[in-house]
Amino acid sequence: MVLVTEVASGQYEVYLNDRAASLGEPVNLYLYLDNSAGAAVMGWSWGVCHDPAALELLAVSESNAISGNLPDFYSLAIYADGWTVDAAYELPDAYLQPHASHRINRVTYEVLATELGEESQVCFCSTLGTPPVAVTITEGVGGTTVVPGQECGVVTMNPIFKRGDCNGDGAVDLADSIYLLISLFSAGPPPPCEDACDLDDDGAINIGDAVFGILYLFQGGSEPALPGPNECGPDLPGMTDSYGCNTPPEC
Ligand SMILES: [Ca+2]
Ligand SMILES: [Ca+2]
Ligand SMILES: [Ca+2]
Repeated sequence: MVLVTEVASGQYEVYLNDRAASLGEPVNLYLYLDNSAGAAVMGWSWGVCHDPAALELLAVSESNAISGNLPDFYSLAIYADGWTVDAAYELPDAYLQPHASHRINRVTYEVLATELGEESQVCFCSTLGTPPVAVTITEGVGGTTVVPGQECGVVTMNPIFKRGDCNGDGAVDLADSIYLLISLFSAGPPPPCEDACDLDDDGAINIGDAVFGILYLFQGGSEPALPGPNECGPDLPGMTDSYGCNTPPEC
């Protein structure tokens, strides 16, 4: 797969937003057109490529369905590593007037990557289809076709870990509580994946987490918070704490 980034025309730009997502989760990216420095736009075409090892394409919304201003001509094609669209309006009333963020497509991917903390780019490309669909904007005045500036979107995979594997060796055992105590009180090295050390996921890493681990292992105490001590998974969505997972362990 060849990803192409054309030189910006200056007047038009197409871009995708960035999102973070967890393994196995659907993630929506939005595709925008900025013609705020140009003329009204009557049509467009593009390919959008992704890495099929990292992402699976689930759905592409109809062009400009989000605003309700559906093109009169619309052709979508789906490929293993991307999709293409051709779209155009017939009547000038419908042309996209100059605006910084026309939201044209919603694209849903599922995150497949098994490598951790990975970023995967979703980029405009002119390589899909026979003949390949070029990335172009058609101006409403004069029908001139121009190549817009293009900016990729980035899907950042949330790291996955076993809750309680504080030393990052892949197992949850007494060594993790000892590691945490030494890290907290004896100037030991910082944990490779802080979130794994917050066993109760209360947003604070302290002696309570070391005790939690010991109670779990030896006193029939509660399991560490999801994703739990036995299977790797991401931190719970919606839990906002300052901990990350800089060096995710082997899973
Ligand atoms: Ca461990
Ligand atoms: Ca805690
Ligand atoms: Ca957390």
